[in-house]
Amino acid sequence: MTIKKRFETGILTSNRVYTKEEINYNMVMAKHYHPEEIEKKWQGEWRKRGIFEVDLDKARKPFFNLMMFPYPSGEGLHVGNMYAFTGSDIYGRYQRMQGKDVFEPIGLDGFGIHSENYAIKLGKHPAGVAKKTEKNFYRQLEATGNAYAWKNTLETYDPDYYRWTQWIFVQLYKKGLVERRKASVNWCPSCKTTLSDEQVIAGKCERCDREVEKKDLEQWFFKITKYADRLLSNLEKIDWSERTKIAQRNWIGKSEGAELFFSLADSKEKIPTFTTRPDTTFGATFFVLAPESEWVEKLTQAKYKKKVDSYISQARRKTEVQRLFTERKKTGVFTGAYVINPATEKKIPVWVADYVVMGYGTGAIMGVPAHDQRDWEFAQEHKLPIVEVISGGKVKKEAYDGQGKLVNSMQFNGLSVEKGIGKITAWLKKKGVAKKQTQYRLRDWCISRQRYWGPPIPMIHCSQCGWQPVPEKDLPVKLPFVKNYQPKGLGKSPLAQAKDWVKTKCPQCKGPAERETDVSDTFLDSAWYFFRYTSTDKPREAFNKRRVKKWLPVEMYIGGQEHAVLHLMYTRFLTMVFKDLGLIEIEEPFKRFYAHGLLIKDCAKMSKSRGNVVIPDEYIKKFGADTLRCYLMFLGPFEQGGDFRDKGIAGMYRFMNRAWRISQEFEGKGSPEEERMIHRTIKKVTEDIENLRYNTALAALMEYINFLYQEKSISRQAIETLALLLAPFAPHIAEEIWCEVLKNKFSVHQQTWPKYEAKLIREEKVVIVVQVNGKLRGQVEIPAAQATRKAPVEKLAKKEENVAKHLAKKKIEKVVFVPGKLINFVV
Ligand code: ANZ
Ligand code: ZN
Repeated sequence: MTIKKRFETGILTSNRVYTKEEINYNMVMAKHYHPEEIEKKWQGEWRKRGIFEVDLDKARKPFFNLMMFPYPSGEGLHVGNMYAFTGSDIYGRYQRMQGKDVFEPIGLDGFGIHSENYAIKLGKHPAGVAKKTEKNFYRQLEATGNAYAWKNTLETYDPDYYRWTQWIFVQLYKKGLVERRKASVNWCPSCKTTLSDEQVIAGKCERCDREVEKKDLEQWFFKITKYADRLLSNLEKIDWSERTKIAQRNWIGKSEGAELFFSLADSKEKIPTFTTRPDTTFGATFFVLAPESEWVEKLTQAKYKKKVDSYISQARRKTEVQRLFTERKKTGVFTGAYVINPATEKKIPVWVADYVVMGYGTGAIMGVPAHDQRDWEFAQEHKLPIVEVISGGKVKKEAYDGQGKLVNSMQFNGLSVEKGIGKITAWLKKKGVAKKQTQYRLRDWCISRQRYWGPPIPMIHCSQCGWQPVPEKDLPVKLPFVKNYQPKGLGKSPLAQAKDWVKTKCPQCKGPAERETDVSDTFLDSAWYFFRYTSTDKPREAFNKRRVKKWLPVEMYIGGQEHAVLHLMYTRFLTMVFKDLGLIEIEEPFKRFYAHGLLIKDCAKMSKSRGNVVIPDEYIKKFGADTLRCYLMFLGPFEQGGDFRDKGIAGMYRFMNRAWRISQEFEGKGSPEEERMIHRTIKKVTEDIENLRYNTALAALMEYINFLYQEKSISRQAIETLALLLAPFAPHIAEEIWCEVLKNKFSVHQQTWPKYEAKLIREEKVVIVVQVNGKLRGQVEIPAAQATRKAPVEKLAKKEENVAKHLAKKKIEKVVFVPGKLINFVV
């Protein structure tokens, strides 16, 4: 009878005599797997013995395993979050068993608009909601069985954390990297706050999906554009996926070209314009200003003023994304003014049009309708002339932006585009109307938010001394309690209501002064948290230089692809700034970034906003965390995500039960096939984890268990291997098997990952004799399964060196094949 049968019939047999205790134990446990008991027990034990804590100063093989900072709301963790955490945890657990000192911290990104909106929805104060969220969140995380370093947790709304967020602001301010300026900003009328460009997705607010508007406000900016070149060139040095690097590159958006100056027709003044195509200057038949350009007012002739003004007020209601949308009709109005084309020296009309935006280049363009599609559409719409200057297209029908020879360009006719760019730029430069220019799409980082739930920006305004940073000894600037914290939409933060708090002394002249009432962007909170993790026990510094040196860069950063642009850009920027400030020695924070896939439910990404979330608690209660973890990881490749279905979980629960039952039966001696299977499984699971192919690793474990069920007797080694290989995926059951069934020493998670022996994996091979015209010319070795088939043997035999020599330049007339023995080429 196979073991499977024995268990199914409830008969326990073994050559050994069981003790009464063992029989009782088997009667109770063997047939039934009790995750709720096992999991609670081991979670308590792990925490009590602190096996997942690391000595941050003394660790010998530091491995920082980081999961992207979670920002759960009070509803708590859903299985979509758990999906990502589990994948990260498996990797960390595996590295620990490889002998690394794995640091896997966790914390809560609880400040910011997301949490505040949730509090508004509940009609409660965000501080109270945060406390509740925190408790629930940590409870849920522990229940999922992740190997966190619980001593190093942090929450962004904790004054011990945000004092350093404010301190960072002050450091940047002192370094000249912070600027206050009036800017037209993205404004979400429903969240009643400004948004950074990154938070505007296709013209809509990332959080609430409302159309974003433009508004002029005084704001604080971090000058990230100063780092554009470094943010770009450093990408070459890091091992990230090409997809993420491309996203970063596109966001930085480097363009090389020239700044050209167009003089006004009736004065000496010159308007600069940025172009990537100076070779087309002879084809510039009109000139366009962005509606926000200061030149508009200067140039517009009295007669056209009314029309221009009304156009501008319309344009300002649109977002930049809407304006740059290529398919739109190209609207615009004439200003009545003219500028001189510096190449042709002819007068061309100046228009205002919203397809030119203020934030890029100089907010003015030369219109080359023959070779720029937007200009072409504009020219069609407003009956402006189209002059071809690059041959090869049909410019009457559409703009041509391909290669060709310069035409209608005087002495430059006949040059290629590339040569033309160089020659025309040099020529215009000589005339004093051009200079080479590199342009970036990246904008400065707007830090100000007119909201309540964030760190107050640590600045003080004095009517005598101007803006002053809060002295470092006075940090943190605590967020005051404001009962009516909801955004008012007047472009002012609710903090302005805390009158006593606003009133303060000027750090410079000690006269009366006022605090800044805006809070900082949540993206700032989450741009440096991983530094703090290394130093949560240090009250007097943001992060400790020696610790950072030991633990950073992060070895493995796992998170969502949706943060591949903004969050990663900000963390990289701050890391570079910290280096320049002499605070740390590295300038890239993450050695490896891995984007996991998304969990899908009912054909949509699982997320709170879609209302299709599944809370893990009920499943953990019913099936255990191990089952849920494995179920999630088995859904598909980790980088692709998967489709969550209730039904599938029961299948994984059966697998856990099977693993549990088979583990009780290790009394026998293993067969040679068992030994081969053990080593083959170790190899497969090891390689799969290294490549984060968790689903196929689990499949291999399932196969392994199926195999064991068919065996007459099972060795102890087979079950030990099972416990070890299962440990990263199903940490509780693995511990139970290791400690209680096998009676090994606690803990399975402190064991060394098993190694496979290559020679035991090798398949059996057969030697086949190779002849040419009946004479022995060599022999080949081929896996037994293939030895009886002619095609693979023939292919291999022809490659054999000596055989190849005898076959060279000869025609093979016949191939005689004796399966499993011989092959003879007749030539
Ligand atoms: C003349 C020209 C001729 C252009 C031609 C293109 C093709 P990238 O590559 O993205 O950097 N441009 C410049 N500033 C602009 C602004 N503020 N708003 C809208 N468009 C602007 O794009 C650079 C090109 O975008 C520039 O080169 C300019 O059009 C336009 F056959 O100048 B070009
Ligand atoms: Zn002062």
